[in-house]
Formats: sequence, structure tokens, C-alpha cells
Amino acid sequence: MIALITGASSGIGWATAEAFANLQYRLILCGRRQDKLDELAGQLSAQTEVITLAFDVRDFAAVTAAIESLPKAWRAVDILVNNAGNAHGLSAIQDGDVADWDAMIDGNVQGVLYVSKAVIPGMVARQRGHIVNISSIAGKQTYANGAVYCASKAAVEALSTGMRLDLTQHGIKVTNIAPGAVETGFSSVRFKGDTDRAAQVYAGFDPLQATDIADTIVYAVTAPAHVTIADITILAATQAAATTIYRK
Ligand code: 8X3
Repeated sequence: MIALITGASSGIGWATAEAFANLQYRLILCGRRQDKLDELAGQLSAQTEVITLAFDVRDFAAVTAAIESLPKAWRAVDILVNNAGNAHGLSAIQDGDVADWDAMIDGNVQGVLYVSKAVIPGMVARQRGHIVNISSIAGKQTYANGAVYCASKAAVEALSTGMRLDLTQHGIKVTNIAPGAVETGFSSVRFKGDTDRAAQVYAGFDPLQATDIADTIVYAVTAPAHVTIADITILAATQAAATTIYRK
């Protein structure tokens, strides 16, 4: 199996790479930071074959060039994990920063589209493949001050459904995974390096870890051939909804 993971340089992407390495999948690790990709590749190369591609999912030319640069033996991608994405800012719509909006719409929506555009035609030609899109509880439940992030993830939800409608007839499975609060660098990015504020997001309860999401992705991609895991929402045991978390 060849798996391509975006956003592999941290968080859920990193944990998914580790989980896939345990399955001996050959890995194409994608991210913006070559040093982090190299670190992960160094860690996993004892277990499996690994290749790294450094590019920004928001740059269609860079995405295309990176994926076209793959050696022939790596081009038949079986599993695409569209994980790259992030939140930038948390503010009322009237106070939103346009650069933050662009980062979320471009990264979370165009990113999924651009990487998929580079990978899907090969899957269609081979009549096999599995696409896993990492959405969010925010894609299903819009919350105050999160309109644009929630909109970007609602778009991911629609893309997952649309991809499944278009690609099922070509033997391609599409799984949408919608996590709640996962303790990663997510909030640190959202709050622009304010680590105290980021820590508050995960304080007083036992949040999901990146490995929990990786386990869920493994569950989806190892399902029997006749089974599609279409959509999973995964929350911490004390999270009831996007903004309802019971804390100690
Ligand atoms: C999950 C983050 O803000 O919905 O994507 O908890 S949030």
C-alpha cells in the first residue's frame, strides 16, 4: 500500500504516519517543513519505505509539481489522507482578519481540492483508492466566532460527500472524519502562538490525542473491501458538542 499524507509534519498527520508505518504502508509524507518531514522520515524508515515532499497545499503549481516529481514506483497512491489544515483566529465575523480568512479557506478547502486533483485521476485510472478527508465537528456545528473556520470545514464535509458520489463508481472509497477537540498544535496556531490561551482549550478534561484520530483512520482504511466507513464524528468522552465540554 502507498499512502500520501498531507500535514504530516505535526499532529494528526504525524500520528497517522506512525500508525501507517506499523502497517508497513509505504509513505509519502507531505508538509511545508522539510526539517520536520526529515525527522519523521528518519524515525519511520526503519519500519517502512518513506519519501518526503515539501510543498504548501495552497499553491496549486507547487502541489502539482511535487506530486509529478514522484518516482514511477511511488505514483500509484492507494490512500490519500487530506489532513493539512488549520484554524487562524477566533473572532466575530465583523472583526475577522482577511489574512486569517484566506489562510483557512485556501488551506482547508483549496488544499483538499488541489492535492485531490493531483491524485484522483490516477485512482480513477486504476479503479481503486481510498480518500480520507479530515474535517471537524466544526464542519457539522457552527459556533460563535468561528464562522470562517466552520465554513471551511463545512466545505470539507460537502467535498467528502461529493467525492463519494463521483468516485464510488470508480472503486474509490471516501471517508470523512470529524474530530472534536484534539490536543495538538491546532490551538497554538489558532491563537498565533499564545500557548497559555491554547492550553486553556484542553484544560480540565481529557481531550482526544492525535493517536486517537490515527487509530480511527486506520479503522477506516483497513475495513473489509465491501465496507466503506463514510463518516465518523469522534469526540472526547466529556465533549458533547462543538462548544459543550464538561471540565473538572
Ligand atoms: C476541531 C477544532 O474548534 O471545532 O477542528 O474544537 S474545534
